Amino acid sequence: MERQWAGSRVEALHRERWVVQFGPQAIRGGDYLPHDGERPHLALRTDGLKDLKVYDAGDLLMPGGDLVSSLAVLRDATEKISRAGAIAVVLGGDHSIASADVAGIANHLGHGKVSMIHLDTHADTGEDQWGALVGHGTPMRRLIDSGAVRGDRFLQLGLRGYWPDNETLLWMRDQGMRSYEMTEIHHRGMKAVLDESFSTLTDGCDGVFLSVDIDVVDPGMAPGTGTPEPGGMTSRELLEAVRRICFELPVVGIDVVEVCPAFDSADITAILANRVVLEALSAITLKKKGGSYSPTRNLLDR
Ligand SMILES: [Mn+2]
Repeated sequence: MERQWAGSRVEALHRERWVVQFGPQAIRGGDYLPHDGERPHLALRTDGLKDLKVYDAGDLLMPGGDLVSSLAVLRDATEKISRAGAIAVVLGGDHSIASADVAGIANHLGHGKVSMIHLDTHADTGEDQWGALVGHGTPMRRLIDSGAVRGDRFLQLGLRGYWPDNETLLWMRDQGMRSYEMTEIHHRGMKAVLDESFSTLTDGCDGVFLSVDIDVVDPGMAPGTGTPEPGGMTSRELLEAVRRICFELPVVGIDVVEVCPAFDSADITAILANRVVLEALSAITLKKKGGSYSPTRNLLDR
C-alpha cells in the first residue's frame, strides 16, 4: 500500500508565520553601538537611557502554551508599573499582548481614561480568530469591548491590505474609531494626519498608549514579521511619528510587537524596533525636560 501524506498546518496560537517569542531579545540586541548605557540623540539633544531612569525587567515568566494565563501575567505587570508612576515599554511578542498591557494600565488610570494610537497594517479588531477570542487579530476589539479604551479615542494609522471584512469595518465605524489607511496618509502627509489626530487623543483622557506593530512598515524595510503587507510606511516615517507622539502627548505606555527574527534579514527589523524604543525614550525625555523641538531648525542651533 502506498503511503499518503497530508499537510497539517497546526500552529498553537493561530499564527501565520511563527516564532515571535524571540522578538524581545532580538530587539534588545538590535544595536551596533556599545552597550554602555548612553544614547545621546542627535536631533533631540537628550539621552533616553541616561536622563530617564530606565530599567529592563527582563522577560516576564509566562506559562508556556497558556495564552490567557500569560496575558494575565502581563496585565498585572503593566498595572504594577503604572501604579509605580513609570511608563511601561513592552517588547513583543505578538499583538495579542496589547489586550493585556493596555488593560493593565487602564486598570490603574481608569477605564476610558487611556486613549490609543495604534500603528499597524491590520486593524486587529476581529471578533474572534477561528472561534478564539484571544489572538493577534483581536486585541483592539477586546480593549473596546471591555471598556478599557473608548472606541472614539482609538486611532489607527497605516492600515492596508486585505483584512478585516466589511462587518468588522462597520463595527469599527460604529465605535467611533478613526482608521487612517496607508494611502490616505500618503496623500495627506503624515504631518497633517498627526496634527489632526492629537487633539482627539487627549480629549477627556489622561494618558495615551502607543502600540507599534512593526508590520506597519513596508516589508522592504521590516521583513522580519509574521504578516508582511507591501505598501507600508518607511522606517523614517515611523520614527518621526513616534518622535512626535512621545514628545507632544502624555504617553503612559508603549508596546512594539510582531518582530519575528526567524524571518528577518540582516537584523533589519530588530534594529528598527530597537530604534523605535530609543526614539520614544528620547522624545519622552525632551517632553519631561520641557524642551522644545522643531524639525526645520538648524541642527547645530538647537
Ligand atoms: Mn497588529
